Amino acid sequence: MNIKKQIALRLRTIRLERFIASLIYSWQRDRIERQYGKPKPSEPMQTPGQLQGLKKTDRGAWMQFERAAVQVEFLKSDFVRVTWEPGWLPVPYAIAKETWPEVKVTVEENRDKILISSSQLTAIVSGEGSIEFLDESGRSLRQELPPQRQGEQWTHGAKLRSRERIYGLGERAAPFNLRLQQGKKYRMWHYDAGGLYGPGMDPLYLCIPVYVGLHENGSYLIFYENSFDANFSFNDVATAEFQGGAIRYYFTAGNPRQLLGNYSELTGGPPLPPRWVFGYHQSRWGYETEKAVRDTANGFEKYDLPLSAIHLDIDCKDNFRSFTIDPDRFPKLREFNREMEAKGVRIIAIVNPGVKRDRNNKLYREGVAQEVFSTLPNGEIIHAPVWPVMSAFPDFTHPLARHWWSRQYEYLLDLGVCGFWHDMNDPGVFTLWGDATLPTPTRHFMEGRGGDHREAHNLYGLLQARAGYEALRDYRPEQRPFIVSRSGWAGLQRYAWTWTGDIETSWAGLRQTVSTVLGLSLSGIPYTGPDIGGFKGNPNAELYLRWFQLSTFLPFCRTHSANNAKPRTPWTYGEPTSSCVRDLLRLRYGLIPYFYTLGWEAQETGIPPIRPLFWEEPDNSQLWDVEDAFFLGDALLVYPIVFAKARSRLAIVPRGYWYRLSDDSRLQGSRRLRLDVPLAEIAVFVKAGSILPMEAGKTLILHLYPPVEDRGEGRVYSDAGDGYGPWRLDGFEMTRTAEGLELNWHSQGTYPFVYQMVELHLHGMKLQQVWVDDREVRFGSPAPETSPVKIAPGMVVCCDRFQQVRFLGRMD
Ligand code: NBV
Repeated sequence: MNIKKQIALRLRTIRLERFIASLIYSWQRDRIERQYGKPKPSEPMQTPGQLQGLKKTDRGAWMQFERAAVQVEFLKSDFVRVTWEPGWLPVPYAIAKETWPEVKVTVEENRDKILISSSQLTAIVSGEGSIEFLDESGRSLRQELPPQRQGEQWTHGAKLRSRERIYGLGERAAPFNLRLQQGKKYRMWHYDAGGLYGPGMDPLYLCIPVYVGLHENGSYLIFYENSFDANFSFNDVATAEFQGGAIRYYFTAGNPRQLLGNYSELTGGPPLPPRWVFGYHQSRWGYETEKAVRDTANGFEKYDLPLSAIHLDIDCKDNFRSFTIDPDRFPKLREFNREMEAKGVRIIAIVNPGVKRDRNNKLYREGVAQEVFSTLPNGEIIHAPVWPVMSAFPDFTHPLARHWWSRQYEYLLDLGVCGFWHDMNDPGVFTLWGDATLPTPTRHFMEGRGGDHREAHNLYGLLQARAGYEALRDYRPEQRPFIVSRSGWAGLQRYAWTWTGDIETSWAGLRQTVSTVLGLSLSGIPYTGPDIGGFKGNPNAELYLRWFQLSTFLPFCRTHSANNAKPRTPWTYGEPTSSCVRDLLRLRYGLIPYFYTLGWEAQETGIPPIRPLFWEEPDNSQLWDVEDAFFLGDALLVYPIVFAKARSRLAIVPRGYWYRLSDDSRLQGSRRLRLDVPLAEIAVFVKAGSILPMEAGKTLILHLYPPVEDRGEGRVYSDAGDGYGPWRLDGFEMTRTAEGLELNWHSQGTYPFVYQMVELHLHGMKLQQVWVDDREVRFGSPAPETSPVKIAPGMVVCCDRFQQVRFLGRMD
């Protein structure tokens, strides 16, 4: 886009007052950068030089080189931390676990090399500072070059194998395999895409210096605990160039489960959200009054569409001020929230970090008095234009600022708001040119050690989310927090969900969503989803429906759109779209026990619900580049349609046997095939050997997809749906027998079983007889209206609690 067009677009979006403020700010920011900014380093680029000394430590070794030092420490036998100094060590905001149990490590000097080994990994450090990681059978996983330092900047590289794939780096509008874009520099600098982005835009709002490498010898994960502005590229060498800080990184090897498990042990697991969050969310920038929100909720009721939450965008605020509500447009928010809650609809309110500079603004006055705003090196508060025009920005790297901010949520909680949506926390500000954020010399407290915006920028949203999360834990200790945050960093999963921002309304935008979500999963961010239909623009019925189909199977299922887009609810599309969306929503609500169980699993293990196709077969290179399909948990394999007018698509199918959800047809995996996918359908397969838990009212429906050989299983986690009370875990196991199939039920935990009935839907078998705990029972196909969703129902057996069910019959 040329500069004139860019200015015109900006002008339309931000109106005159903000335009003038942006003009002045852009100019001021440049002046501040000139006055206080770090000059480009004039020193030569230097390697560490020769190894001069070695000291063994409890977990590894410390090695002194001529111009640098490195410490290699094993946290676990398959998890190593490497720290190259000099440079500021990170304030451990990302880290959830700082003390690790003892681990057995040996250190050996072998000619000019140092071998530091655990039972699973060896790090070989050369006399010049290169480090190679080997697995327990001596296969090389990663070969790092000696790092280079120039002034405060560090460059760290590792040779890539010719076929090696790279995934991650947080939220990226890039191919899933980041290496496909040879020559591309991926920047680590959260960026507000300004109302619109499409494939290729880099960076976006949530960059994380973590990636997974996959090659013939295995897979590994690298996380750089360094929040400075950085550039990553993946050519023959994977290069990371940081503007400052020490080079501290974590290396772990193993299959994808182990990688994400270790990463989440380090940076914290995602807590289980309240159950309602897995329902459907409706949002729009442009619900300007209580009436508009009420009409929307009523529409869902009228058209018999389930709805769990409505999000209030900046329209609800009083002059865009944080933690306010417009008294004219939302005059009775407390009563209104009660009315919504009675319908089962929760209200989520937006919170932006910018605090309007205005003597009449209590929040601003308080912030100034308590010295919690970010300042320039001369001590002046830095003001920049956002929605309420010139605003100050809390310094969330200061514990007092976090605490002060966290106290502000009380007002909205008291009005009955159930969750919060953190926007513009990249932090994004309005500019006409140059970087759309605070000036890099802006000072930050960094828990007392001090630092500037080059280091704090990428931490801003993370620490705002921390303040918000702590507020919710404090004010409503009996409820689990729900925050959805646009920005964040490593560790965000401990506090918030995210969404993929202002994605363009296009088929390319829809396609991008799958890669972006997969990349986030492999970056430790499990809970995300797009604006269904894209942010800006008006999707036609086909694009909207395909986007809805995809989102039905993603953790965060929300429609959202810009204020100039047409209202986007299922009924605005008329028939048949509206009915198709109803079926999808019923399916989604039916699947909530499955989503909830995946949420519990993510909390316990760090394993994300959305997984790439190579998840179980990292050695199958056929699956490495698949970026238009994904697993939802162990049981479901999802092939969305992402091209206009497509009624069929190619599918690369992982190993095993798979049942098509819609008709129970079974196919054998490890192959490619073309699938027919009519407009009303999304191709979803269930893995043979899975038990897919669903619910309809007070009935638990277990869809049994018999294993082709041997055994299969499924589980259902349940609790009160919120809070921190008792829980239960129901485990079901299927075993093939000579006569058919046996199903056993085991439970753990003290939460009572909430369902009044259990329906067993057996797929892929011709049934002859069924015994529930040695009592023969009847079975049959369900009447169509009892089938809650449009999936092949199988043969149904209704029962109460049981210990064992025996199905006599044979596989189709
Ligand atoms: O608050 C308005 C929008 C919001 O609807 C969107 O979801 C965010 O990503 N917000 C950005 C600020 C406006 C950007 C033009």
